[in-house]
Amino acid sequence: MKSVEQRWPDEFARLYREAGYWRGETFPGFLRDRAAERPDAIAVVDGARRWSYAELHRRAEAHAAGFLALGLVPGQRVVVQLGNIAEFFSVVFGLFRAGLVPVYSLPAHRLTEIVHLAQRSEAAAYIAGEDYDGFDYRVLARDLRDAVPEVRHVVIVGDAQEFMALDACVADTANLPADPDPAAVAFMQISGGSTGLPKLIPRTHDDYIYSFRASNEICSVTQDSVFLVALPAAHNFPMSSPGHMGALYAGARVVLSLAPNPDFTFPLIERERVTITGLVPPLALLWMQAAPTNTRDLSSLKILLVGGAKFIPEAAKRVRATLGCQLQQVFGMAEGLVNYTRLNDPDDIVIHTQGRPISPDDEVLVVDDQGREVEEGKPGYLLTRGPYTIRAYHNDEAANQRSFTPDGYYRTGDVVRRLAGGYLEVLGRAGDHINRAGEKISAEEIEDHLLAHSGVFDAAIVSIPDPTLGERSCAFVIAQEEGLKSSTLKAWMRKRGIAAFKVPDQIVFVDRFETTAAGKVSRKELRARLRGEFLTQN
Ligand code: J2J
Repeated sequence: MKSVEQRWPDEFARLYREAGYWRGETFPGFLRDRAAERPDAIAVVDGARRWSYAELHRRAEAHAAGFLALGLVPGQRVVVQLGNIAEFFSVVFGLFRAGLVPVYSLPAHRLTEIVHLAQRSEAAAYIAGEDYDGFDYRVLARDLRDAVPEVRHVVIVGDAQEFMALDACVADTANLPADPDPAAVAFMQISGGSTGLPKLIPRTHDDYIYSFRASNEICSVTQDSVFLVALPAAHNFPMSSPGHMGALYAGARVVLSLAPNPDFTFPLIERERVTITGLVPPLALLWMQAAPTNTRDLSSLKILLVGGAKFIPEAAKRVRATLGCQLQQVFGMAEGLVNYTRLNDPDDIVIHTQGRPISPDDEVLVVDDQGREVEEGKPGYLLTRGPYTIRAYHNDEAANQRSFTPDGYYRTGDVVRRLAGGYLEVLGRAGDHINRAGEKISAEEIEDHLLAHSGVFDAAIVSIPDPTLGERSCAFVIAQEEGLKSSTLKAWMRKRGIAAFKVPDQIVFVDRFETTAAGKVSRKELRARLRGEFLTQN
């Protein structure tokens, strides 16, 4: 690897090992153990396909050998863009086994994002499905190879056309290397951060496995659990809180849903006797709305985790009455820190807070503008470090300067209140991003796209409260072209190759941006002012 990851200082690593958080487990190691202990238990359900632990393990091993036979070398990064299909698991466990490092992208990502991720991670390969939700990823793969020739290998699940088919990407497993180092980076998640392009979050076997092993305990996940993946599998929340990885670690069953809405998920809950799942607030609202007319048997569902964005108390109160299950609020981030309300917490805590940290060694500071700690109950910026929170992004010095304090705390950008018992209430955020149904969109990134249009003189993106999405994006645009239409701009943005959820939901044309008497305003002030004006006028 060209850039050396900044990890935990030795004294912290020692503490985390001594405390039993980091146990030297690895992803391939635990899958092998489960396959040995419960070979015939079903690991993954995808439509009519049901893979046992033995089957998943066998496939992962064969693909690991296949990936290495292509000429890939342990330690290299591989951009993975797969939806909620069984091969997501055979591919990523294959990569883990080979010591290759998946970089998780979302099915919604398009060329611009994939090129960025491939370049930033210096990826040597790209693995995608032939198509998903009506989009042909082989077209994207061709454009990617033109743009980033270093991506030497493309593997496609399904009809691969001129590329390598995943089914063919198998080889003799006799010469597979030893399992990877537990302290090594296992994969990279992407940040939904507030500035610029997505950042890469390097997670190690040790730290990540700790986070979901402990989550399993907090959410009572055992080998009898059935976890439904309703959200995109590559998201950190459905992956680790406690997520499909937690479920596989427990030897439980993972059920994949192609879409998160009740038409898809309710029949699956009934058929597979799903016991636990996670949703972002807008989907939780949708499920609650669908419940009264629902004819499916949802009685197996015991726990609904809701997180990714603020779940308002009025909605939180109605979960049990409508869906018949217990709510756990979860406030987490792909960079690390995850908070849960506990199963035995009183209703008041479950309804009004976003939980408390997983680990006794999660260090949480709530500070003011000057970095001084504020009193309990007072709002402040949340900083954190701990046994599963990164110390640096991959290959991004500028972001590291901004996002981490000199003593290694991650600046989450969230404004919270700390309450008795260490419970946190999320009040808002410092950064300028839009939390659109749990997807974080950087204002800066979208402004940059808009500014690339010849008809746009200036643009500012703000978040507007939205009854369905929680927040939606609104672009204020100063046009320098007669008759520029919002539909034209939106279509043009889609053509640029960005995820559809990033295309502004609304575009408002304005003649100019107000400035102060002194003339200059920061982007941040400008966005705040436009948002304020919009909200008072609407
Ligand atoms: C308010 N804001 C929240 C909550 C996340 C579990 C759950 C969620 C994520 C996730 C995750 C929130 N109330 N309950 O990775 O493991 C906002 C905060 C946070 C940002 C992180 C997990 N839960 N948020 O959402 O990396 O602003 O992770 O800093 O996508 O989402 O976003 P992300």
